[in-house]
This record gives sequence, structure tokens and C-alpha cells, in this order.
Amino acid sequence: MKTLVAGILAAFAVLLSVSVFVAEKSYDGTVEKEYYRKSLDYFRDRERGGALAASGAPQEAAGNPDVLLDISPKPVRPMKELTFSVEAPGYQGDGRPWIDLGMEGMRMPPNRVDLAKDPDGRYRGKGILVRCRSGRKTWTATVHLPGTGHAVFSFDVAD
Ligand SMILES: [Cu+2]
Repeated sequence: MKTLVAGILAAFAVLLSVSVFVAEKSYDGTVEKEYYRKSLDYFRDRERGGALAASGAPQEAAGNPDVLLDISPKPVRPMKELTFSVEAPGYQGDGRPWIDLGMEGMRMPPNRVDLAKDPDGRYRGKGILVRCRSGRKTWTATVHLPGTGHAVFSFDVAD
């Protein structure tokens, strides 16, 4: 698992540097954005064989680097009931994990999804994403593992 994550991160870094290179060569902001988006999509698709619409580089999950987040149904849309599923192998904390939904650099109404442990060992909860008034589609899901840390994921919603 560690090797896989490292490989994905390496692939992402390569794609990112390629996109920066292309952007520098083209002087066209649109192209830069397009390439950046493509590398993000690539990263997203790779993390779990395309099964994950929601992913991103997990951050700051102290002692728990293998946290995975899945959101269904796909494509993920605003104003629809969504199931958030978290895999946190080895999580031994006493509290219940929860997810904070928001947007980077934007103050959105607090949106918390409480998770409960299912018999299969995954933590699941239901939540709804509002439609962002500014039209932005990239969300962050911060998975809090009480007593352990948190992992931040970013993902895009469909129209
Ligand atoms: Cu917003």
C-alpha cells in the first residue's frame, strides 16, 4: 500500500511538472488550467482504479497514512444525498471519525458528516453538498480521526 501511494504521488509530481512546463511554454492561462485539471483527473483515477471520484493527497493523518475516502453515488453532485465511506486501517481512536466539508480559501456554511462503523470495518455517513454560490466545484473533505489526526481530500462535483 505504501509503495502504491508513493508511486501515485511520484506520477502526480511528474504530471504536475509537465503541466507547469507546458504552461510556461504556451503563455496561455487556459492551457495551463486545462493541463493542471488533466493531471488532477489522472491522479484521481489512479488512486483506486477509477473507483474513487473523491481523492487527493492525504495530509496530516498522523500515524495513519492509509486513510481512504469514497463518495457515492457518482458522479458526485450537489444537493443530493451522498454516502461518505472512510477506510482507516488500524485506527484505534476512541472517538467516532467525522468529515468536515468545505472549500479551500472560502468560508462555506459548516457542513459536518458524522460517521459510524459498519460491520465491514468502514466508517460511513450521509451528507449533502450545497451548490456553491460562486460556482466553484472543488471541495475539500477533511476526515477527522479523533485522537489520531486528520486527512484532507479534494474532489470536484459534477453539474
Ligand atoms: Cu464555495
